[in-house]
Amino acid sequence: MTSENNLIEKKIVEKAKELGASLAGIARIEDLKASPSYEIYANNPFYEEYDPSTSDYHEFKGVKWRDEHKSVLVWALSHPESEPVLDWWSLKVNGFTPGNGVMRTQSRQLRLWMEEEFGIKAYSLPYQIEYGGAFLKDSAHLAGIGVIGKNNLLVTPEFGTRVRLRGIFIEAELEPTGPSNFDPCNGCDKPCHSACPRNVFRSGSFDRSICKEENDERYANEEMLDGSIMGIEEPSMVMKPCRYCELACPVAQGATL
Ligand code: B12
Repeated sequence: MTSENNLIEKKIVEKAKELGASLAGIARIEDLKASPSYEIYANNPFYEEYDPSTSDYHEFKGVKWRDEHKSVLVWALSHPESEPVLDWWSLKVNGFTPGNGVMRTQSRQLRLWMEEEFGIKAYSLPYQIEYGGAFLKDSAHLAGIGVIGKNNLLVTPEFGTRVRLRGIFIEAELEPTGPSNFDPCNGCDKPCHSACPRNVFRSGSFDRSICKEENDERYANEEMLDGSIMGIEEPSMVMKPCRYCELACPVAQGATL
């Protein structure tokens, strides 16, 4: 389905923003399948659960998604430095982080609204690729929300790299709202690289295994925090993920929620 004057696309993006998204856009799954992440992921998956020989969701040379899913709605929630708790992990929090909890609710609301409003079926994507999730940075680039920067993260004109992403697969061929031609890293002296406590970018590009060591150490150093901090009833163990490369990005410093 391609709508006249992209009316459906506009309404979907507006609805996402009305429900609290800081930014939103639409990409074609066909284009996502041509993205670098899709190409390489099966050869070097991040999570141990990934088993290309048995999983329903995946095939050996790439990630397999259901054929009826034609488009992806991807949206961003601003995570300013002044709101660090949005990013803290606890097994007792809905969606594991307070920020992701908000995005999970938005996802459900959007999916139900799309079916009611247009009769279009949609699927709320899980976070992990292994459970059928999508490559959200690539999706966001293709949807025009930002570009993948030298820090290996999505950089947006409005919030820099300080956003979190979520997506929904849609059973309709919608017009993409991107890609973005924003070019913030050209000429930048890459403070994101020098900010890394582990020198993850020593080869010139991101090294996932070194980044994982930092985040594993942070898991090992979880702290018991009062429930009120995390927006839940009881105290829980909390992990504070690393944000050095993200917070060092000079784009849109000072942007608020
Ligand atoms: C697994 C994972 C991790 C792992 C492994 C990271 C990795 N990159 O492999 C670990 C735990 C180490 C990690 C760390 C972090 N993560 Co993480 N992570 C994920 C997850 C679940 C999957 C990512 C993945 O495996 N991608 C596939 C691999 C193959 O690709 P990649 O290494 O990311 O890089 C590809 C793209 O950059 C692409 N690419 C490069 N150039 C271009 C150009 C174009 C045009 C296109 C289309 C694509 C493209 O090609 C690269 C592959 O060659 C996503 C959520 C999701 N479902 O997408 C979050 C996600 C990417 N992480 C996120 C964040 C914020 C972080 C951290 C800052 C920690 C934190 N505070 O949460 C660090 C930053 C590390 C860094 N600089 O990249 C955010 C990114 C937000 C943003 N602004 O981009 C995401 C989207 C989750 C979210 N809640 O929103 N993460």
